[in-house]
Amino acid sequence: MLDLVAPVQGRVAFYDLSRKQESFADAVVRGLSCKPKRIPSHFLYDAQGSALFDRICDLPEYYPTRTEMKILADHAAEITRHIGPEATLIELGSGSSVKVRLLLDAMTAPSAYVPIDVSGEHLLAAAEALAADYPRLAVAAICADYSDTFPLPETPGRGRQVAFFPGSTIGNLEPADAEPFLAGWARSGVDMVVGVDLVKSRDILEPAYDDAQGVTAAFSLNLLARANRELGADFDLSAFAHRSRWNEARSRIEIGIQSLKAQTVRVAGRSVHFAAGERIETERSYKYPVASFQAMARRAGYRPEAVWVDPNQLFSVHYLKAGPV
Ligand code: AVI
Repeated sequence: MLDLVAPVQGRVAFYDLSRKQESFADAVVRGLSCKPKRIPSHFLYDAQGSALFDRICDLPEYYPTRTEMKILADHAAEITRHIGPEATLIELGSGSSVKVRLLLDAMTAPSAYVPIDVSGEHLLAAAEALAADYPRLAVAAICADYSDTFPLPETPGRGRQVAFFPGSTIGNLEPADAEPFLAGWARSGVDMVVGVDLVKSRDILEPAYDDAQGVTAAFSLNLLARANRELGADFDLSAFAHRSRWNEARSRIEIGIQSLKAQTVRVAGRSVHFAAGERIETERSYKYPVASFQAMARRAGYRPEAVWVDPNQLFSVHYLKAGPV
């Protein structure tokens, strides 16, 4: 269990575990000396990045958010029957805590909500807004990378503990990491409601990750802007471009930042050389057919109890049951 001396801000107990993560400076210095260059995707979500991601979710090309919301809204009664009364919802990568309201509104006497996110300010603001709207709910926010291992705070209520992992964020994990990640939650006896993007045609997938308004490009390039802000780097953002492509063989969208010319950049007191056309890999977004995701969940120790898919077969929401059959 987490130390309960965490500061309580208003109605929200706030646990800051962010110091335990690799710092942005260390990740950038290490990642830019790798071949290929690579920066872990969770560093995209500083305050600016989180705000840009919220805008991505509203883009016409980015179908996952509205499709998943519709699935959650249409099937809330059924999903929350699986969750049961007096449950604690633990949201992994909670962002603005918008989707969870669809479940909370349909749940019977939800006891507690535990949002987990890397972006501390955004997390606290979202948790406080939610606590104000749900006065009977205990809210304990954890600033951490949801894929790290840490104890959960003690929460009231006699119902199940259920992890809510929407948005197909599980697709941002390598499959080799996604399975042990699921296994960790299954072993803790925590059920899971997880949103998983489905495999579909390139014509739908590629625009979703390279929209006409350039919001996704701004989201990617914010990583370099963040390095300028926080690490005193001198990236010229006009000399780099957002790139994304669907890799059908690997069932993933590959996102990166490409150097438009040969150039040397100062980052955290070091010189980093970029060849013309060289990329920094920033994100991968895996897509899973229903059957292969369920097979992975079974290998991880979960029992896939139900799955809901929209009529256009764009997106899936799974209920995974932990514990013995
Ligand atoms: C957060 N995650 C599920 C998004 C995705 O679709 O992989 C991140 C994203 N990156 C660019 N657009 C969306």
